[in-house]
Amino acid sequence: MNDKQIADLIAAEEKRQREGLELIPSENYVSRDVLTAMGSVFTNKYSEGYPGRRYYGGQENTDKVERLAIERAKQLFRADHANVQPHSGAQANEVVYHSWCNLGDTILAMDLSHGGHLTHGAPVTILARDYKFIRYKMKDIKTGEIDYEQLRQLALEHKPKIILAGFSAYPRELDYAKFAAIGNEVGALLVADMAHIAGLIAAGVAKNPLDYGFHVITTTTHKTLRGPRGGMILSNGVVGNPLKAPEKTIENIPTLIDRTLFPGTQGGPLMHVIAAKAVAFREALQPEFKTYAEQILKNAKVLAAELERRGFQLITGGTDNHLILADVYKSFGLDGKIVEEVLDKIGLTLNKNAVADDPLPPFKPSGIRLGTPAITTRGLVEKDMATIAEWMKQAIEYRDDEAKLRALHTEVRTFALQFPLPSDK
Ligand code: DSN
Repeated sequence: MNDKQIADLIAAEEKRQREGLELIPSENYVSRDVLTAMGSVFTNKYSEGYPGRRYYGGQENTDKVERLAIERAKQLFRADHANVQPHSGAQANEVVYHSWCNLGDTILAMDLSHGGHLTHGAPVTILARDYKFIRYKMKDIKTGEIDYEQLRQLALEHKPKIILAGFSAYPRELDYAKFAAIGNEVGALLVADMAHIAGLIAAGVAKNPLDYGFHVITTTTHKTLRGPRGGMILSNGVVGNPLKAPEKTIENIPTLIDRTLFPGTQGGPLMHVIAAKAVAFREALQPEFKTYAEQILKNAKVLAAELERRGFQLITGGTDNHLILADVYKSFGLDGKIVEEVLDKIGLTLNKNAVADDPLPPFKPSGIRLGTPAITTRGLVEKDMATIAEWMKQAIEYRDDEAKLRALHTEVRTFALQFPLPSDK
């Protein structure tokens, strides 16, 4: 590469990723094939529209790529329709809201500090200006069970157009059948934001909301699904011509979504990213991916238990998926920012996170959030989880001792270098 400044930064980032352990639960390491597709000449092409219905010529290859991505996505999630064009999970959510709601309509979603995402109605978002968000919560943070009675009462009272199941920081499985019963009672569109667990669903180790009567799934493609950075919308219903406005019925939701995405909100699709999504979906269809997803869950359970043994108080007392949330303020009297920073110093990357009804502010919240998708891709197994938990405990203990932190960093680096990145292979 001729641009030495950028080349050096790419090399530095690769070194950082290779020498550290990635515990941010929304991150992962993609394969060499995914990287190759992302770095391909498809980035040169404009392809507004959908396969067979484009606004520009020269689409004989892009149409095939997008059709492959769509067919593979539908197969993975057993959906009638897949729109693989969203640039991100946030845009996927926005498209779904716009395709079904009018300005000012109500959306019932999980409270942010109980695990919901910014795009589920955080007051700082433009979405919160456009729609009225009502929030449901956990009934008991010791078990993590959602308060389904509260959810039903809110639904009956506010008659939401959408009921959104999904999360960014919630370690338990949702009861989709209960959501569906409530949604059907009030005639709401049932949407599941499965960004975090899409890979687990694809592998069949987590429940698929579409099997429980949900109409739409939104997701990112780069978390447990291990594809390129991007979004996707899956839905059930009749797939029609996105160039013609269909009647607003639940049956027409695939067409409403396509139409809202383009020409409604997004411009040209990122065809190089769609090619990489197709590659990742093919990888996720292989038997090895199921083994990978099972190992994510095994590692998460052991890591949660090892952290608890060392005094980390876990939100909901454990995990059903790959996500672990610890209240470090209650456990050690430290905020999540301090813990994030001290762990960064030893090469363990995770993120500070609010906990339910957090007494501390968002930039210095009480919690940390971590997970096992990326370290499982590197090849770590159950026996390695105690080592990580011990490093975390020691780093917190030695947080003011730079020499001890440096020694821990060397240990982490030596350990991490035993596990190649998948893009090395
Ligand atoms: N940033 C992603 C996460 O970490 O969960 C979702 O927005």
